[in-house]
Amino acid sequence: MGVHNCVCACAFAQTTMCCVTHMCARGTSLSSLVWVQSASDVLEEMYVHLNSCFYFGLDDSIYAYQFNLKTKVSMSVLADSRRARGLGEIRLDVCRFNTYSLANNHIKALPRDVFSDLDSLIELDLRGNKFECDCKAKWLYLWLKMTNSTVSDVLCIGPPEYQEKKLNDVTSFDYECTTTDFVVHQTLPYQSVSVDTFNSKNDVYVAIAQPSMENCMVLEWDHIEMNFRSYDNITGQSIVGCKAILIDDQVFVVVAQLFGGSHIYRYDESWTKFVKFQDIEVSRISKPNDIELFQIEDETFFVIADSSKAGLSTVYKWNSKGFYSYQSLHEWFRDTDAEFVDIDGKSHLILSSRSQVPIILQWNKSSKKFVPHSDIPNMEDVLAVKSFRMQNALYLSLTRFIGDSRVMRWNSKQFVEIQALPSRGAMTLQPFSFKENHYLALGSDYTFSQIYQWDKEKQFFKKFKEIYVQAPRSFTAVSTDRRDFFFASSFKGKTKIFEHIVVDLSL
Ligand SMILES: *[C@@H]1O[C@H](CO)[C@@H](O)[C@H](O)[C@H]1NC(C)=O
Ligand SMILES: *[C@@H]1O[C@H](CO)[C@@H](O)[C@H](O)[C@H]1NC(C)=O
Ligand SMILES: *[C@@H]1O[C@H](CO)[C@@H](O)[C@H](O)[C@H]1NC(C)=O
Ligand SMILES: [Ca+2]
Repeated sequence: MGVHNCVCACAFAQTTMCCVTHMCARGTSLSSLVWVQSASDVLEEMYVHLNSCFYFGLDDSIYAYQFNLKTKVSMSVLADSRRARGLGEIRLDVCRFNTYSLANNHIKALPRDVFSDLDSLIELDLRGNKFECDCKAKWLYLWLKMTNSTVSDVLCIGPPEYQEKKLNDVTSFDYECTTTDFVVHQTLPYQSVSVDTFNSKNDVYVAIAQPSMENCMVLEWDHIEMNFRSYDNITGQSIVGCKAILIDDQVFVVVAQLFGGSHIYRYDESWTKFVKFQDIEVSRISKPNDIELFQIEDETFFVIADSSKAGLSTVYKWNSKGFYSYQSLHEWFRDTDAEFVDIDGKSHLILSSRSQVPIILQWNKSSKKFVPHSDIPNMEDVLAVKSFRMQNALYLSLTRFIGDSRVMRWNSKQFVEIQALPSRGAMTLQPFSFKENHYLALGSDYTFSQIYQWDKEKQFFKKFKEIYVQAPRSFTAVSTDRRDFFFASSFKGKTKIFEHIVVDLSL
């Protein structure tokens, strides 16, 4: 190998070689600076000064490994600051230097893990450079903490809060270097209106109400294929809700229908399918709109919200043999949704209705019935109420079709509004959380549905991602195998399963 296309001055004296490149043609590779092989045998010190015009192309790397360099070898890269971006292509891992000087190069970033294989590194001089101390520098921060080499201080040029500080002093790397996203994992070729999830014997299941297919489809997470597959079908008539209930290792599914009454199915181990367990007394239920499950003092209840003019929302209770109707709630209000909420240790039901503002019923511990307690004033036309908790505070989300949906927080006396979310044909506003990430999904019949994320510092939900689902009716979070999913039912199109993923910004 000789020197090609490159005018460079190299001094070779005994065991020391000094090479100063200048006037090198653009595109010159450092490999063309590799001298006669035999010289390397005696080489103990090498200085490579890359000056002004040196330009690293994509394939360029320093082929110093071709020499079996001995100790006391140092390299300093004195690139012109305007060309320092070429440093991205340096592969120090193939070198055997033990002293590096990258001083005064106006370097703002280095390739990830560029020092990690340098076993022989004793000294590293990074002075005269100021680094972007963002997530892309996290590897350097970690490496500085563990290396035994002597490294000069690494100063930051940004982000603004770390300007002029040392990279070692950046404290935010632990929690700020990840973000999250939702990506489509699976598309189910049918329409649906509601999705419920349950765990049984370490397996994760999903029950999907499909009115047009007269079916309540039960899916199971397939640990091998890593997707949701059909497990059983519970057929019916105009099914609007499939709600799973687990009692003493038994799995029940309440199947709410618009016609032909509503029924409860139970998973039969010997038949390995769901079989009908009982009918629900439905003299009072004519248009079920929602089923909500809850427990009070170890007793299991569910409530069906009835949205017909003549219907009565009714609470059912488990009596160890079956479910029987326990209490009829208020009459003739065309309820759209029920939500069970524990407020300061007391059990409550919140009912939203077409004809009045949401009302709050409280459980009377002596009569063991719900009694009217209060309402949420000035909130007409609420289609659904959901409760959720973040950092020990209790919140409600109120869905409104047009106008603004609302987020409210319990202030120990009442619910107060903290945020209004513009709604365009919203049938659902669903809170859900995956670990420390709290979201609200706001459906839309006219445009994209919106996922909001809770901003801990600013204490409000900020827009996070738009997703497209045709006529969404419910959003349901499902977790399995350390993976988190988000089912979006669609009344007019395909049911979509999104996966919630964590994106590492330091890569
Ligand atoms: C640093 O030195 C200690 C003590 O000699 C050794 O145990 C450790 O493995 C060294 N760390 C690295 C990254 O070489
Ligand atoms: C359930 O029904 C769907 C079609 O409606 C079918 O593709 C699927 O195989 C059925 N699943 C089972 C477990 O029978
Ligand atoms: C709770 O029920 C008891 C017994 O029926 C009754 O005396 C009491 O007034 C009720 N409390 C409320 C707040 O309704
Ligand atoms: Ca509900």
